[in-house]
Amino acid sequence: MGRIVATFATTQEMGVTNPLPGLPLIESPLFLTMADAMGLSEEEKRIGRDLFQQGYAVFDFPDADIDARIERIKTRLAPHYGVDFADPEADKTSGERRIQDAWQSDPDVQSIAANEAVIALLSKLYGRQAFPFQTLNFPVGTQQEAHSDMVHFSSLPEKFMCGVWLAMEDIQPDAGPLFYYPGSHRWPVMSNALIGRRGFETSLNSAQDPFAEAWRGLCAAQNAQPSTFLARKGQALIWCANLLHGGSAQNDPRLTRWSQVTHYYFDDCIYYTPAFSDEALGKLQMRRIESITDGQLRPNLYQGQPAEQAFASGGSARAGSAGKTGGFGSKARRALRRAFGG
Ligand SMILES: O=C(O)CCC(=O)C(=O)O
Ligand SMILES: [Fe+2]
Repeated sequence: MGRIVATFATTQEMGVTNPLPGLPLIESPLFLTMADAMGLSEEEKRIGRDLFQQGYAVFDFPDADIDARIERIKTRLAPHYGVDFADPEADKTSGERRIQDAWQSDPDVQSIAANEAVIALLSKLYGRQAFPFQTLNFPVGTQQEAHSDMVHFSSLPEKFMCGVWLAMEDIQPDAGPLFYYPGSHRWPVMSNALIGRRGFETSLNSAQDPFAEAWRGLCAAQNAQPSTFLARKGQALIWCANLLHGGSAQNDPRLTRWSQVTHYYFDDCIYYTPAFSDEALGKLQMRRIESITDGQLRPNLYQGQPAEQAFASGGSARAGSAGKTGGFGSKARRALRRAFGG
């Protein structure tokens, strides 16, 4: 692949005027006009354009040791799935289908998630410093219905989140390949407000459940056709925060479909779960986010200030409008109770 420059400069440092810093660069209507001045390599430009237009981009994972890492990961993780991978006839889909956050104990999973060239690329294309915060390792297809990750992981400002899906073997059509709807990153962003539901302090089997019907409706109305990613081992796909994607049916349960997904956030945002939030009421289920690069917390920030402080130093209406936000202190909660007699 072309060169991915491993440094990150803000648009300001690049001498590019960006009047919309609250949008990721590749999500901005101004991206194509800014791209030329951003000093991107041809490959970076191609990836940026694909993300802007289609909501996803395919690239070769920039790690000379990727094959060796993949083999070590398979050897170490295989015993945890409860499946006999050595038997070609065994049903590989019967056991546990995923391991979350293996990066905490597996140096190769960590190294893939914290790959410096990928972080530099994402930082450049989004206009804020990227960091990985979650890994998922799958030995088979997930067979998940189409969804956007934004109902789980969102940010304020929105869309400062993406996934990188890495093929850890050549993916067979009958192994339940990843699918996605090109261009769906521009469809309406799902929220409880949009589907007429209250979410704060509710519980769900899956955060995706209440939104599934709306996603199906959008796909049907647009007659949208999914594309599948029949990846070669070592190829990766970036999906934008709002791109609809899922796992195709795994027609042959004897096959494996080894893959790693790393989810990334970006600095200077509030990180929260929309499925359990009511944004209009300032009720956010904020997340406690740790960066995989250094294991350190990345606090919820709003324009450089801790989010709680940013909310609390507003006007006198603040207790009512933003008081009972997940992660708030008891003082704000008391203020809210006073304001509403709750
Ligand atoms: O690998 C797949 O089939 C989909 C995974 C996915 O949706 C995710 O990790 O967000
Ligand atoms: Fe997903």
